[in-house]
Amino acid sequence: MENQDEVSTGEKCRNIRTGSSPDDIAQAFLDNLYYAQGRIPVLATRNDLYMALAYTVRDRLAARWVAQMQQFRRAELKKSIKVVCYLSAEFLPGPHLGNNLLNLGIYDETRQAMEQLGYNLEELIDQETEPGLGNGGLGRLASCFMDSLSTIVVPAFGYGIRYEFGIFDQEIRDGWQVEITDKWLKLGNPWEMPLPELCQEVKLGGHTEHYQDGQGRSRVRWIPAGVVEGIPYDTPILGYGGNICNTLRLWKAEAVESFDFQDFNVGNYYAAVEEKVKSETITKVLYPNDEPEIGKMLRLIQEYFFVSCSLQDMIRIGKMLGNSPECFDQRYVAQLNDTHPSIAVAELMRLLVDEHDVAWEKAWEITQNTFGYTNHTLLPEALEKWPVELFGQILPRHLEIVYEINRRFLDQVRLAFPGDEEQAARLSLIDESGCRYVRMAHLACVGCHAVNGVAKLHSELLKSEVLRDFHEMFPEKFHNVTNGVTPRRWMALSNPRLAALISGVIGDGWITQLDELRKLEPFADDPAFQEKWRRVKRENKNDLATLILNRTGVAVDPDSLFDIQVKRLHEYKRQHLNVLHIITLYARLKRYPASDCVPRTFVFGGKAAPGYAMAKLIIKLINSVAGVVNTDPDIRGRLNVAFLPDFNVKTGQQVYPAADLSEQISLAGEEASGTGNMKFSMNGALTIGTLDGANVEIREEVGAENFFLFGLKVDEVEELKARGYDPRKYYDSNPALREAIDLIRSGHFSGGNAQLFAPLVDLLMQRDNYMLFADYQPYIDCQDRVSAAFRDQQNWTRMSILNVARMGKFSSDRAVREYCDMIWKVQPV
Ligand code: HBZ
Repeated sequence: MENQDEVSTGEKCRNIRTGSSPDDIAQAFLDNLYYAQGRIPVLATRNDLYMALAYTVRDRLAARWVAQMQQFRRAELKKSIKVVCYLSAEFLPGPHLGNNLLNLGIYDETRQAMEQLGYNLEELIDQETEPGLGNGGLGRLASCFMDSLSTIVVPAFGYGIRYEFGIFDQEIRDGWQVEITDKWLKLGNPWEMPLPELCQEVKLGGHTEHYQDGQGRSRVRWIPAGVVEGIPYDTPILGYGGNICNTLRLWKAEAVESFDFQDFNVGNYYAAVEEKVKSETITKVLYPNDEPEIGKMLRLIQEYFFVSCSLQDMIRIGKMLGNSPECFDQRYVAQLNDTHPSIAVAELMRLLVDEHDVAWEKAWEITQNTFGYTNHTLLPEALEKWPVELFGQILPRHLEIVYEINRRFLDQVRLAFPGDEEQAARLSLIDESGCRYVRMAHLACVGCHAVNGVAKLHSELLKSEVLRDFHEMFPEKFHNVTNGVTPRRWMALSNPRLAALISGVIGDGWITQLDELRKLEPFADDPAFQEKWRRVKRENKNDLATLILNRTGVAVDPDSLFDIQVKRLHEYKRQHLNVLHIITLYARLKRYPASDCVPRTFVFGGKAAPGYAMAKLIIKLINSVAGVVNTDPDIRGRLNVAFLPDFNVKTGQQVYPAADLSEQISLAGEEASGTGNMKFSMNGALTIGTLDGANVEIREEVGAENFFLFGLKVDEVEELKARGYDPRKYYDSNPALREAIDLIRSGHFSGGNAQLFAPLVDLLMQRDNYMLFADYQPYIDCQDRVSAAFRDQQNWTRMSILNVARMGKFSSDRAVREYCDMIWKVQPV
C-alpha cells in the first residue's frame, strides 16, 4: 500500500514537478508563477519570478525529501540508524536557490529555461534575501556541516531558532556603522514549510512540588508560570548530487492560545493579546553579539525554548516509531554548538526523570552518551554564565537538577582530588566567587561524553588553559576536530570560473572528494595553465571591482593586489593592524612620491556588535583612512581602500574568489580556528597570517614557502605578558609606527578632529591588549615580502595554484567524518 502510494504520486506529478529538461523547468516555472504566485509574466515583479523559480526548485527537492523521510522511517523501524542532531542557536545557510540548483545538478538546464523565457537566472538568484540567522563563524560552520552531512549521506536534523529578525543589515553613514532591522521574511520564504501539528509546549517560570508517587518514590512536578508553544518550520538541506535531503528544523514561538478568553470576555482586549505578543517575543530577534550578554533573561529563554522543543521533538519521533525513551541514546546523538544549547543536559534529565519516569542513574548515562560539546572560543569573557537567581526564576526545576548533577559531580571530584577544595571550587557548575552563577561550559563538560575544540592549536589551549581542570578530570573526553567549509558553496557555486578550469583538467570529483585537488599540483608550473588561472582571478576581480563601485562609489583597479580582510569586527582580529599598514604605505608614498610601490586595493568587510564601541570606532577609522587615501592625488593609482558594507554569506561569495591576499592576522592564541582563512585559500588567495587557529594547519598543508607568516607565537605572547608588556616602548623606538599613530592622533584622517580616535589610540598606547605594537614591524616586513612576491606573477600564480591544490583537508566533509568516527559513532549510510 505504502509503495503503491509512492509510485502513483510520483508518476502523476512527474514532469511538472520533477522533470529536469529546460522545457520541463520552463513549463513548471510558468505554472508556479500562475498557481502559486497568482501572476502572469507581464504582471510579475522580480520577486514573483524569484518565488516561482524557488517553488519550481522546491518541487524538485520534495521527492528526495519525502523519500528521505521514508528511508529514515524504515531504517528506524529496523533500529539500524542513529540520527545526528546538530543543536545550534545560529545557522547561516546563505541564499538557497543557487545552492539547490547546484546540488540538484540542474543549474545549466535552469539557466536555459530562464533564457527561453527571456529572464536572467543570475538576477533571480540575486533577488533572494538570505536568512541571516547567525552572527558569523559559529553559525556558518553549522550550515557547512549540514551541507556535508547531507552530501556524505548521514541522516541528520539541524535544530535551531527561526528568528523573525536575523542579524542586522549594516549601512555605513558618514563612515559609521548604522544598524537596520533585517526583515528577511518580508517578501516570503519559499524554502520553509510550517508544521503546526508538530508543535511542542514549553514551560517557563513558576515553582516545583516534590511528592511521593503511588509506589512511594519521590517525584517532582514543575508548576510553570506560563507555557509557550514552539512551531517547527522545516527547510530541506539537499546534499550534492541529490543523494539525501536532511532537514533544518527551526522553532518559532507562539502563544498557546491566541486569546485569553477570560480577559477577552470582560472586555480587556489588550490584556488578552498581550500574552500572545509576549510569547512571540521569544523568537523575534537574534542577539547580534558574538559574545554573551550576561544576564539577559530573554536570551536564556530563547536558548531553553529551542532546546526543549528539539528534545521533545526527538522523543516524539522516537515514540512514533515505537522506541522507548530508554533507548534515546541508541537512536540519537546531539552536538551542542558551543554552550548556547547546553541547557539541553538538564532538560534531557528533566524529560527522562520527571516526565518519562526513568531512574536518575540511567537518565544520566543516556544524557552523557547523547551529547557532545564543541567549544568555539577561548575568550574568557565569552564563556556563558547565568546568575543563579535569574536561572531559578525561569527554570526552577533545572536549577534543582543542576544542583543535583553538581552534588554528584563534586563527590567524584573530591574522590579524585582529596582535600583539594580549590580544585572543587574551580570545577563546580556554580561559580561562588562573588555573585553566584551557573557556568554553562561546566555543565556541558560534565554532561557530555566528548568535548572538542575547532583547530589543533585551539584544542590544545582548551586543555591547557580554559578547561584545564576538566581535562585533568576527564582526559578521555577531549578531542580536536579542525573546522572545514563546504566546497560546494565556497568553490563550485561562488567561483564557477575557477571550478570549470579545475574540472577541465582533473574532472569534477574534487567537489565531493576535495583531496583530489592534489591532482592540480603538476599544473602549477605549466605556463599555459597559469595563464588561464590568472585570467580567472582577473575576471573575478573585475566583478568585485564593479560591486565595490556600486556599493561604495570607490573605483578600484582590478590589476592591483586585492588585499582583503572580511570577518566580524573585533579587537583580537586586529583590523586596525591592517590599517596601520595602510597608513605606513601612505606615509611612505607621501614622503617619497617617486617610490615604486605595488598598487594595492584594501578591502574590508564585517559587522560590529551594536554595543561594541571600539569595534565601531575601528570601522570609522577604516572609512576615514579610506576617505583620505582614495582622494589624495599623490596616491592615485597606487592605494585604494574600500569598506564593503553589510558583509554576509552572499557578499562573501563575491569576495573570496577575487582575493589575492587573505588577512588572517589575529594575535596568536585568540582565534579559535577561523573559516574565512580556508575560503580564501581555496579560491587561490595567499595568506598573510599569524600562527593562530587553523592558520597553523593551513600553513602545514600548503607549505611554509607558500604562506606569509609573521608575528608572535602563543608562547611568546605569554612570555611577553609575563614580563610586563609595554606598548610605549615600541612606539618610542619605531619611527614608522610612531608616524602612523601620530597621524591618527593628529586628526589627519578626521578633518583635524584630534579627539575622534583618541579612545582607540589611548588604549593602544596604554594597554594594547592584542599586542599590535609588538607585531607591527614583523607585519610590515612581511607585507613588503608580499609586495615583492606579487611582482613575480609567475611564481605568485604557482603559489596560488599550490594553495588550492593542497586545501583538501579543509573540506567540511572531512570535519563531519571525524565527528562521525570520533564523537558520534555513526557511519554514513
Ligand atoms: O567560531 C567562531 C570563532 O571565533 C572562529 O574562530 C571559528 O572558526 C568559528 C567556528 O568554529 N566563534 C563564534 O562565531 N562565536 C563564538 O565563539 C561565541 C561563543 C560564545 C558566545 C557567542 C559566540 O556566547
